[in-house]
Amino acid sequence: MHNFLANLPILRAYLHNSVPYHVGSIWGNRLGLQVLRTTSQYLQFKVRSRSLANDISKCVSAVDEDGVALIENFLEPSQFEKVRAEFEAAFKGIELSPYKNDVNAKLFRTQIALSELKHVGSTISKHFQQNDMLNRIASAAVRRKISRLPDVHLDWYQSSSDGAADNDIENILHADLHTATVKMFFYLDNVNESNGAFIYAKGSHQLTLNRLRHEYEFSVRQAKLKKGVPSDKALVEVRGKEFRNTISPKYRQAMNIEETQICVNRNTLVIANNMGFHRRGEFPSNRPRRSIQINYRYLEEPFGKRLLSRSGR
Ligand SMILES: O=C(O)CCC(=O)C(=O)O
Ligand SMILES: [Fe+2]
Repeated sequence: MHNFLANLPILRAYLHNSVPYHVGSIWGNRLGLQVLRTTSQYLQFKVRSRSLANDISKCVSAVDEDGVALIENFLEPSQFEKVRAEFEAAFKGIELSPYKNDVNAKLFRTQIALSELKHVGSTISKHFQQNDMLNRIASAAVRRKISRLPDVHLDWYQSSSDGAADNDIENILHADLHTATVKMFFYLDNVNESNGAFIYAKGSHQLTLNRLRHEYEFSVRQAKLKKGVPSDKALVEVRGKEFRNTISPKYRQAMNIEETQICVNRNTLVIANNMGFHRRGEFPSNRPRRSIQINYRYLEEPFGKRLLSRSGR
């Protein structure tokens, strides 16, 4: 019976998606839908238990406290070389393409899903997908059981040196979700202000009254943007063909948002709770940023998914 239900097309699409950040109509959100969703996720998060072994407690505490943590010299030098060789083999013969296929792009990117790789990828999978310690860190940070391995992507970002327009929608400060969600970034290059080092507003992953007020105000603007209803244009930023609502200055101030750029050496793993506000840094130079992204977003499941889906268990 469960299998039958889970195979109906609408349910199947539902079950394959993680919970969306925003849903509902303008009116639904005016009535407080997003406040209800955010509060309900928070209460569920608070009552979930978790186990915290000694080897991960320092790192998980840093994620709890700041929303972001680093592990420097993550791999042994020989392991790093193996990962780098595998990464380079995966990109061999592949050209960078304009990010989001933008014709007049400044930023170029090639992204390869680890799952697409046929002959290379086992070392990367071992260290970043099947890494028990990382999976336990993510599990403790969001207080959920790891039900399957995380999605891993190999990314190569690089900007063109000409004066083309900024086409990076991800360099606008945003949160990924209204509840705790973990992404990890492992860098194969040193990253700083010149090549898009990750930017995070420490502490902004906490649910506060001001965050709830922001969620309310932002959700109404999101519903409007989705419907094409005009709203405050000053609060919308454009990148190529894409638009993104920005945090209103009023709530940005109320939430004490301060951006920190996480400049780190290669072989560092950055762990972030992307309920907190973050963005990709700019690329004023043409230095590449090669990274491996580990995404645990799938852990935040829509309501009822666990009951209906076999693989969700
Ligand atoms: O690539 C980055 O530094 C962060 C991009 C981002 O916003 C994300 O992955 O959620
Ligand atoms: Fe993001």
